[in-house]
Amino acid sequence: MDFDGNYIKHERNGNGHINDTFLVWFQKENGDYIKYILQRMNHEIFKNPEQLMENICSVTSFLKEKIKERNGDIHRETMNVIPTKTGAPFFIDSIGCYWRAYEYITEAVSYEQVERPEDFYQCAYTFGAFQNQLSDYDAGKLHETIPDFHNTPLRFKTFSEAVEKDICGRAKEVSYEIDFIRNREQDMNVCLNLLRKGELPLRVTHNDTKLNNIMMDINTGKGICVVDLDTVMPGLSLYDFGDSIRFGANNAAEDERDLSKVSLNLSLFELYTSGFLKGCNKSLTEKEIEMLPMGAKLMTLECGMRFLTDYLSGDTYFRIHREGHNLDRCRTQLKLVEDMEKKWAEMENIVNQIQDKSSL
Ligand code: GN1
Ligand code: MG
Repeated sequence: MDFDGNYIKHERNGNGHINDTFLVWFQKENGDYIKYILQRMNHEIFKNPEQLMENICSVTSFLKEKIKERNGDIHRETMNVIPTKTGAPFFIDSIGCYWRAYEYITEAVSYEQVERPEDFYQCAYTFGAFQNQLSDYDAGKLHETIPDFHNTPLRFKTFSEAVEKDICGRAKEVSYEIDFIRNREQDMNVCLNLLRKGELPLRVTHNDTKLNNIMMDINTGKGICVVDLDTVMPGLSLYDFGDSIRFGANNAAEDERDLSKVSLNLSLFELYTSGFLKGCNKSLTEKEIEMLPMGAKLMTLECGMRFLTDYLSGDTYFRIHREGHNLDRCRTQLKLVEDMEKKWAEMENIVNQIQDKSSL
């Protein structure tokens, strides 16, 4: 990579389940230190890193133009790819691994859990604004980095096959979870059916809107930059809304073992809804807004199903740090779905009230 200065040290960074991320230090000739983000892309999962990097370069260049128009800081408000010495956006090492590097965003942090409610509002606003900024980006230019990423009915089919094959002999210990998912098969088609009927629009979405994919300015507390652009693809606004709720409005961590701690925090749900709609700046249709609670439930159910599929298939997709990690993750997601079902009327009320207020 075309890094400035001499290599000093590196350490692991972040908590992603897919790529390997490192923070690397270099020292410039004038003695100053400079940090970079270096990532080994998981090319088992992202089968076409060339196309993926083409997406990222194209989306970040597009965003840079918008940031310049509003006199923003292009080094902090979008990711910046550091090319290799020959000008390529990634590097292939001698054993065939794909690497890429980004500028390090200074004086910014990301969170694994909501520490102050205001942070969640900032996260919501930043993801909403991200989607809104990409509303005039030509979606036809985007490669589908993981085809059918949020095709929930297809994910259900893959899950059913994993139960059928049961290659690790684990299905018998998770019959409660298997039945829980099977009982909700009807839910899985709802959003895609609305898309097919033209009642929901296809947009350019992020598709992996975890709280930890937003960098927050440590001085102002504002959300400044959306990171992890690997899955920016055409999708539904409900996916972006829903995945944020799934991760950030849960009272417990994604892999909490004590399920009594897992529940939907309605005040965080409310805060996120208002921040997201504000960031989208009236670009969402009435139907999209009406379907927000369903987006939250669908993304949580889908993620729980993906964790269980991986557990049944021998933990080959999501990185695990302990025995049964994917099962623990699955259980929190299903518990959260159950809690959303109990709080459904309240979720709908919250969305309606915010919509009424914002249309005044
Ligand atoms: C993965 O890599 P990370 O942690 O940002 C996954 C998401 C899941 C998430 C669950 C490419 O995201 O879809 O929602 O784990 N990313 C991919 O925490 O599959
Ligand atoms: Mg991530």
